Amino acid sequence: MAFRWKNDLKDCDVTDEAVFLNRRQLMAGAAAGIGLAATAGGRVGAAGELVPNAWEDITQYNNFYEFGTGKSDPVTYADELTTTPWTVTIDGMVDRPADYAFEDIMKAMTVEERIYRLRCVEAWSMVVPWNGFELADLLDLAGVQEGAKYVRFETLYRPEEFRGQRNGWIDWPYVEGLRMDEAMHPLTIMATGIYGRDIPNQNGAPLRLVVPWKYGFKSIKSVVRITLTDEQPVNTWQQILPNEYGFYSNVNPNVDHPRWSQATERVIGGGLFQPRIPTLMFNGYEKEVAAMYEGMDLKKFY
Ligand SMILES: Nc1nc2c(c(=O)[nH]1)N[C@H]1C(S)=C(S)[C@@H](COP(=O)(O)O)O[C@H]1N2
Ligand SMILES: [Mo]
Repeated sequence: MAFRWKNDLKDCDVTDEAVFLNRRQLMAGAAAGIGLAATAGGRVGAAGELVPNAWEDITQYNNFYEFGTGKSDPVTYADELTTTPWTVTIDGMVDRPADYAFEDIMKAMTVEERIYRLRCVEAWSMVVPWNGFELADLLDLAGVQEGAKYVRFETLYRPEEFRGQRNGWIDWPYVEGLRMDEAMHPLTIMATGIYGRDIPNQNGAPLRLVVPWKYGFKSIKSVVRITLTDEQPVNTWQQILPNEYGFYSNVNPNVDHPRWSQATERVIGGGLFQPRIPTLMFNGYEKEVAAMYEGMDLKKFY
């Protein structure tokens, strides 16, 4: 399995949490009394680099309704999920539809580290050092056909292990979708690790989508099916509350949720007196992704 460093965000090719934390302390020290500052778009170190959250923040404060709706339900019940064997069905408008074994996918993909901001629609955020591969590379493996316009994703449905799936208010399995250009964008990854370790169950083992410029709920966990289609998929949150959650769900400080402002966010791990920070357009990835939405009314296509 190759490991290649590529990132638009400033950082070095560290793969281990200890190195990250050590580096964070060094940066804090270098700032001589200033320490880590929280500015728009996450916590930044003295050199202006994005500082990932601690392993504990990332793996103990989660949204994964398959395990329950509480933030600590996913870590509490994570062990009830088995992730071996794991296959991902890639079907629909592809040249090579098949059940792809997770190990075979990993052999074919190049895993890299990507330090991304994660902004939940509930107005909290963190910074996560993911390991993963570009979704585009996986789709190339299956061979996307000409007429495909969207990608539809499904999470595992296994109520024996996912206790949250034993109640009926969500029409399981969890579904998400992307437009083809969004799916093929180099920032869009399938994450298989965090801090160089296998991704924990509560974060969506063994592989989950990460789309950093969209609200967190687009980043569907524990994916078992990827379908190429010419129809725009109806994603789970759009189905439940269509007036509140749309298909696009791009992070946008200027388009409020009907029940709360999206202008600012609470930084997880920032401590009790950490002020809220301004939310950035497209979660700070405007330069990379804005062109895909040129001419679109983002208030209408929320
Ligand atoms: N299958 C599935 N995927 C999901 C969710 C979920 O409940 N089920 N929650 C989403 C939400 S709301 C967020 S904010 C992110 C949280 O990812 P994290 O727990 O790894 O930080 O996962 C997203 N992916
Ligand atoms: Mo979320």
